[in-house]
Formats: sequence, C-alpha cells, structure tokens
Amino acid sequence: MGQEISKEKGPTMANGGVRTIADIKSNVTPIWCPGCGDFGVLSALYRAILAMDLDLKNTVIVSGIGCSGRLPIFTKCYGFHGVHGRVLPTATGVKLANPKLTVIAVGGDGDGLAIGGGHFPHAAKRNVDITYIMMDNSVYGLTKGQGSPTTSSDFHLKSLPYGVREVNLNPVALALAYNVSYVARAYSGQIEQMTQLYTDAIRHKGFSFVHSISPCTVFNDTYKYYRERVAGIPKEHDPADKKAALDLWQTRGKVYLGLFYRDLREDLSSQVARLSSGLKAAGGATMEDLLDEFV
Ligand SMILES: Cc1ncc(C[n+]2csc(CCOP(=O)(O)OP(=O)(O)O)c2C)c(N)n1
Ligand code: SF4
Repeated sequence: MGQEISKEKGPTMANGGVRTIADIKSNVTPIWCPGCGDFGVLSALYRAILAMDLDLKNTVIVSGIGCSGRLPIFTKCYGFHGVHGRVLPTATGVKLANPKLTVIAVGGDGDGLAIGGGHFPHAAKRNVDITYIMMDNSVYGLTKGQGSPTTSSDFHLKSLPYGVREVNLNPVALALAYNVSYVARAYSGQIEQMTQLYTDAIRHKGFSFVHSISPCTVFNDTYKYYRERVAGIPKEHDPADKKAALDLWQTRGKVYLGLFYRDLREDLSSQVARLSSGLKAAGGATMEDLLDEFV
C-alpha cells in the first residue's frame, strides 16, 4: 500500500518548493487543546502531502465547522472553511469546477454524520475524486461536549447524565453500505499508518474515505479505550471483498485499522471527460456547449 514515507524529506523538490514539513506549515499555530487527536491528523496529513510531493497551490483543503474545521488554516494549501455540515458539497463543487486540483475534505463526526449526514451517501454515489477525512472524537468538541452520532454506550459524557440512550452510528459501516469506493480507518495514536492511509486515499481515483479516530482530551478522552482495542486489519483480508469488510467492522471487542474496501470504478470527472470527447467526436453538444447558450 503506497510508497515508503520519509518523515523529513519528500521524494523530489519539484512542486511549490516543498522540501520539508516546515514548507507545508502555515504561520498560524494550532490552538487545539494539549493532546487533542487532531494534532495527529494534521501531522499525518503534512507527511502525506510531503511524501506525495503535492503542489500546494493546486491542493485545496475544505473543512466543516468544529475544532476539526480549523485544520486548513495550519497549512499553506488553499483552504475553504465552509458552513457546518456542508464540507462534501463544497469539496465536490471545487473538484468539479477544476478537476486538476487535489481536494481533501476534513471535518468532525458531528459535521459529517449529524447535520451533514445526508451528503455522505450522495458523495459516495457520485464517486467524485476527493478524499474525506472524518476526524471522529465521538463528541461535539467546539460546542463543549454534547453527544454526537458516534458516541457509544462505552463512553461517558458529562452532558449525558443518563448515559447514551441511543444506538451510535458507525462511519465505516455507513461508508460500506453507501458504496464508497475507498474505505479505511486510521487512529491518531498511530501516525505512521495514518500517513500511509492518507497517501493511499489521496492517490485513489474516486471518493476515498478515511475514518480517523481522533480523541478529544477535554470532553471525551478515549485514548485508553482505543489503545486497548485497535488492531491492524489481518493481512489476508482482500479489500475487494465487501462481505469480508462488513464482517471486520462488526468484530466485537476490536477496532480494526487499515484498508477495509476498495473499488476501482471510474470517478465522475473521468466519466464526464470521456463522454464529452465522445460527444464532440460525434458532433453532439457537450455540457459546456449547452451552458454556453446561457452566457
Ligand atoms: C448550522 C449550524 N448549526 C449548529 C452549529 C453549532 N456547532 C458548531 S460546531 C458543532 C459540532 C461540532 O462537533 P463536530 O462536528 O464533531 O466537530 P469537533 O468540534 O468535535 O471537531 C455545532 C453543533 C453551527 N455552527 N452551525
Ligand atoms: S475541545 Fe476536544 S476536540 Fe476541541 S481542541 Fe480541545 S481536545 Fe480537541
């Protein structure tokens, strides 16, 4: 999976003069709380950008609202801090407007599965070539500790004096059910693997989803919980086997990390480009021609 990652230097120095992680960092210091899992996500993303030699001026990070939503500010890539729950429509629009850009969407579990939950299946269905990093702390961090769609009965939140009375959503299970073409899970406590998965996900041509467990040290400190349960997906798992992937997420007592599922179906922009050139060759009107009539 992916190539070997160097922590210090990228493979070449071609794009945007990026040589080290310092070249990717903006001059804004992250203000997340000490130990916040979001630091791990940011660090893995820096390393993935470096390892892939991404051109910063052609890379866009779109975010939702939440502590997690601050992430783009800490990079020199282009950023779009949108409204709560709308990270996927915004990222989709950016990619369709300019398919040459590398587009990465980031946001919390509240952003992506509560207010924004309706957008996830549609992004999956369209298979737009973007990468979605869901930073899951199983709590609303920014608004100070309310339960989120992924808060499970294993967690105890001050804001829920009667405990969790609802069944939690599982982001990997949803992604598999929605037919997301790349489904993986990473954990902020394991940066090397997180970096590999981000690199692999960004390279995937289609909608890639990395469920990124990112504990909130203030309102839901789950580091101990995950330390005791995370395990690598067994080497013999075939990522083309959806049934086996579904079994993996349901394994009791274990939280598997790694690549669950990958489907190499054609992404939306590639389909449009292929169909447009076919239409042009046949003398038909492409979408651009039709739109031009209204200019
Ligand atoms: C339309 C709208 N509704 C509600 C809010 C209030 N709000 C801001 S962030 C947030 C949830 C944050 O949780 P999550 O998305 O999981 O991100 P985290 O802060 O945990 O990273 C809410 C409800 C808002 N900003 N906009
Ligand atoms: S409140 Fe939680 S999620 Fe937000 S910055 Fe602090 S530790 Fe991170």
